[in-house]
Order: sequence, then structure tokens, then C-alpha cells
Amino acid sequence: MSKIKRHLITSALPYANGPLHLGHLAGAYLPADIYVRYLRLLGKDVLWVCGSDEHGAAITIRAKKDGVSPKVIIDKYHALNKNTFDALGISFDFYHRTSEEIHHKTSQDFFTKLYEKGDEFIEKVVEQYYDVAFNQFLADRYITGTCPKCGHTEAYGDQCESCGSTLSPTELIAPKSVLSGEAPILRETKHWYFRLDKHADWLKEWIETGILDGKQHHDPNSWRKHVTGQCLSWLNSGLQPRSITRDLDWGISVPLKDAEGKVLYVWFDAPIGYISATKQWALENGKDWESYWKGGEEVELIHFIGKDNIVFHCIVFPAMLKAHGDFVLPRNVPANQFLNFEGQKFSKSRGWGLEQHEYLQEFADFPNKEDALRYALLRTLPENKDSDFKWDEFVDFHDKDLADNLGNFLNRVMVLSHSYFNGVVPPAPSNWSEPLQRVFDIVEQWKTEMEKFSFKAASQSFMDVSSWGNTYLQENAPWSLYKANPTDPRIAEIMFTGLQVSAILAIMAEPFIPFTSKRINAMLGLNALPAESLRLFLNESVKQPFISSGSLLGTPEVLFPKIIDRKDTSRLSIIEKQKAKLQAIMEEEKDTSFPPLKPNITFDDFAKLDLRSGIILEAAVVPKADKLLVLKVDLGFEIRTIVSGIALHFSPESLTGKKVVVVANLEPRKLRGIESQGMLLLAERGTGELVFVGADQPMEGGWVVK
Ligand code: B3M
Ligand code: ZN
Repeated sequence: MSKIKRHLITSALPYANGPLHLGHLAGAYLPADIYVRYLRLLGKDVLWVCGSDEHGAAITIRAKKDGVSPKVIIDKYHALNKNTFDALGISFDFYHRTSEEIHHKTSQDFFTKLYEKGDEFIEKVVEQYYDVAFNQFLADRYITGTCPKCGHTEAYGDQCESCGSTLSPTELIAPKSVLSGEAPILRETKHWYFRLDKHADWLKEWIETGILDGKQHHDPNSWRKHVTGQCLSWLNSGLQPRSITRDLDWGISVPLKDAEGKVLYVWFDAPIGYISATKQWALENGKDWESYWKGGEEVELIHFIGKDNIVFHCIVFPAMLKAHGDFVLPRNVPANQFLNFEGQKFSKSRGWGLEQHEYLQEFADFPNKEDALRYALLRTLPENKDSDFKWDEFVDFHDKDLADNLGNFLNRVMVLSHSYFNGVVPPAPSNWSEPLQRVFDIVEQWKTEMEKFSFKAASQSFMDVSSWGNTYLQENAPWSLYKANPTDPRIAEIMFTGLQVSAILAIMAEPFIPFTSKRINAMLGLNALPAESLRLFLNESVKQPFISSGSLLGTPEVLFPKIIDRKDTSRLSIIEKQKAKLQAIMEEEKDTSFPPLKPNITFDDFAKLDLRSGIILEAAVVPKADKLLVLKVDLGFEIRTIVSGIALHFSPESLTGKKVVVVANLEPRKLRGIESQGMLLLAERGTGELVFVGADQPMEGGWVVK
């Protein structure tokens, strides 16, 4: 017998720095919603908390870009994300925000508790990058430079988004500050480090064997292989103390006297956000938050996240909880891999992908749009490997599964029941549950899948019940019996069975496509879940039918009008518009990135060019010329003045010290009255992005390029 009495479910707190896209939805929110709705169906005590992550450089950088205060950013996106989740049926019990006072206090108390233990933290004076012009230390995200692993020139101080390597700012080649664009200097600062290394042994045992404090805490085989794998590879490479404070002016102040101007690192406070959300929920609902977080074996804590957050939820946060004492640790962390979009990564700058709120706007006229999306994502969930969202598959899932299979079955049952029995549920045969045995078996399997977080498989079982129903109708052909003899008692039996399957489908639909579940219930004339359905799900024997004889059915409706419909192309055209948008992005990139080749030249033609390496000494705008910068470039043997049309791409201050290749024997010419003595070589990406040729090479001024 499981001792679990309460289920505490969390989903990663999204940064309130922008809208969320379909990949986020599929990663940490839809799967959690499915699980939570399932538990609620079972009548369990469930609490699902989430909220906005409102600290860290993700927020301050966004605010800086938009030229507003961080507060403006978090208010805007907290509201947008919360409302969008709501509209999609993402049914959090509580959606909090980390800027709330209760969260600040909870995080500070947490810090203080660990601090007072004496051996959980170390204090270290370290050298960190500092922006002299802006008078401030630079958080990892405030430093960009060239990735030492792959050469990507826009890597961040903590991570290269091109090759995925985790970095530290001092590893970057040619680092520069996001604030001033200048090379930062190293300066000493004091920080607090959490002794993760102290926790390595028990963490390893816990992850590998599921044993915690000598007791079996969870079944290690129930964790996804990629999750355990990532944790073990971290653990095996050795845990180091991790800095948990930052020099920033946005965040939760470090509650120590000698820590002025310092805040808690966002990844220290964010997971504590789950706890403070629970506290606030408990306050507002007259509940006890500790019975969830400190309930020991009675609590099942599950974190839903994307794979980029695994280490924080499986190693760092558990270590924090254990160091604090009393808190429960997660029984499972069913992290998802990444969802791609039509074969490519979601990219905001390229416009590749679709944001949640955009979907709702652009599909405003699409019938049952919320469930159509939920279902397509459900079928594509990246549970064990990266997966790909495709509009053609969206159409298939919609038309084949939802319309042809589910919708068609329900519609046939409804229409036939109306026409044979005037919309009244016919009398039950004495052996009414006998034909349903196969359905009961599939429901059993569905439950196992739901409890293993195998939602994709569970959605197949859901469809299997519907397919069973269609086959059952087809094989028993009540319409033929009716033609031969309208009073044939078998007709009532068949329709009765069909109606029971429909009621079971309404229940199974609830976690996946909740809007539709309600509509099926209404069609069946059911206001609430019949008590019998709970028995089915609780593994008890079902004694009564799910929908009883003599009750009145509602009106049949078409739940999912097909997308591919020759008579009505309105739905298809919504999809086509989406495809056209992507096509346009690709066309534009293709057009500009691959202009036709110029005619061949001879080697002698090429040899006429004199290319030299140079270093930009200074750069300034050319008055009244938007596009031009005037540069002083050191060619080793002389300093040249060069006027270049790059002002829209680079700020003058970002250019100082930059290595460039110069066409050194180009006839000088006057631009806006300034004589330009050469030309810089740049490479242009399709989207118009420019990079300096040779910038990453260890050149000095004056080398010959050949
Ligand atoms: N805000 C990171 C992210 O959105 C972060 C998650 C916090 S969960 C405690 O990827
Ligand atoms: Zn890289």
C-alpha cells in the first residue's frame, strides 16, 4: 500500500521576460497539467504550483533592451503568461511570482538557515569581470565573447547557445560587456558558495539506487534514462561549491551585513519559489503548507521541467532541501527533451516557431483550438528524445484521431441513439458490462501509462478505446438490425454499450482535451462525473453503468470538424497561413544568403587585391549619415582612415580593438567629405547580420592576407 496522501506538483517557473512558445508548453506545462488532471480525476489531494521567475539577468537584460525598468517587464509578461496558460486550460492551483514579499522572505530565511549551519557555505574573494564605464560587476549573461569550444562569437558568460557548452566568463575569448561593449577588467569581489561537493555521496546513491537515508525513496527505474544519465555524468565529473550570490541590483538581497549590493543568484531563489507559492496558496486557502513540503513519506513531490533544468532540480535543489532539513525530495523529475518546430530550433530572432498567445490569436476562428493544440502537442511530446512539431502532423492528428476516430464514434452513438430512442438512454441488458471487458483492460493500461508519465502512450490507449468503439459499432451494425426489425432488442444493447464507451471516453479525455471532455459530458447529459467512473479508475469493480437507462441525452454536435474538407476550406487556410509564414522566412533567408555567383576571374585578377590585417583603433559616427562610421585602422606600417557603411550593425564603442581584414590598395575615395583609404571585409548572413572576416584570428596589424 502506498503511503502517499498528498501530491505536490511543480512546473518550472518561466522567466517573465517574454511570451512562451509551444516548445515551453510541451516541455513543462502540458505534461504536468495532464498528470494533475488525472490525479484530480482519481479524487487525490493534489497541489500544483508554478509562477513567474522574476529575477536574474534574463529580466534585467530584457528591461535594458526595451529601455524600461525590470518591474515593467515582469508585470507585463507575468500577466501575459498567466492569462495564456489559463486560456489553454493549464490548470495550476496557484500561479505565484518571485517578486512577492513572501518569496523574498522565504528565500532569505532559507539562506540564513544554511548560513547558520556553518558548514554549508564558504565565503570566497574571487576576481570577476567588471565594467569600468558602467561601474558594475558583470553577471555571466552580461558578458559575451567567443566560445573556446566552437568559435561562436556571441557566446554568453555561462553558456554557448551554439554548441551548448557550459562556460564560465573567464573562458570566453575576447570578452566584452553587454553594457558598454567594451572589454571588461577583472576585479575582486566576495561571494558565498554552496558546498555542493559535501552532498555528492548521498546524491549519487539517491539518483542511482533511489535510496535516501537508508530507505527506498523511489524506484530508480521509474526515472527517465536521459534524466538519470545527465545527473550521473554531472556527479561523476565531481561536484564543486557553487556560487549562490551575485553583484546585481535586481533580486533578493543577501541577508548578511557584509553583503551590501549583493543579491541571491536567481537559481538559488527560483526553486524556493515553489515553496513560497505553496505558502501563499495555503494562506489564501486556509491550508497548511508544511503538510506538503514536510510531509515525508505521505507526499509525492514531482518536478515537471525541460531538460536544460535537470541539474538544478535533481542535484542542486535537492541538496539545498536536504541541507536545510525536513523537506521532501522529488520522487521523480520527468524532464522532457526539446521540441523543435518544423525541423528547426525555435528562434525568436528569426521568427521561427509560434508563441502560445500567437496561436490563440491566429487560430481564433479554429473550432476547439485549445484542444486541437493540446492534442497535437501531446502526440509529439519529447518525452525521451527531441521531437518535431509539424503542421502536417497537426492536421493528421486532428483529422484522423480527433475527427475520424473520436469525433466520429461519439457522433454516431449520439445520432443513432437519438434516432432509435429519441435521445433517451435505452434499458440496460443484464450482462451490460460484459462487452466492455476489453475497454476496462485498456483503461487499466492507460492508468499505468499515466502513472509512469508516459503520456504519449496513454494518448494512444485513449484512441484505442475509441477505435474499439468504432469497430464494435461497425461489427454489430445496429443500422442493419434496425432496417430489418426496429424493435430488435439487440439494438438497445448495442447503443447502451456505445453510450457507456462514450462516457468512459469523456473521462479519459479530461486530462488531455478538457474542453472537449466537458462537451462530451454535455452531449451525454452528464453534469458531473458519475461515481462509477471513479470506481473504474480506483481499481474497484464497477457495479453500475456510467450512464444510466432512462436518462436524457443532450444534442449531438460535431466536436472536431475536419481540416481537410473540400466544402469548407476555412480551417485548412488557417494552417496554410502558418506554413506560408515559415516558407517566407526560408525564402527570405535563402534569397539573401545565396545570391548568384559572379563570373569567374583569373588568379591574376585576384592577386591584384592587397589584403592586410588591421586593428580598429577608434570609431565614430559620421554626422548626418545614418549608415556610416569613420574608423582609424592600424595596418602595422600606417594608420588609415576608413569610412564604412556599418553604423546600423555595430555601435562605435563595440569596435575598438576589433581585428579586421582591409582591402589596402583600393583607390581612395571621398564619402561625405572624408577620404576613405580602404575597405573592411565583412561576411553577411542571409538575415542581414554582419560579422568581420578574420575577427577571431590571432592577427596583428599588417599581416598579408592571401
Ligand atoms: N526560470 C529557467 C528557465 O526558464 C528558470 C526555471 C526556474 S525553475 C525553478 O529555463
Ligand atoms: Zn560553442
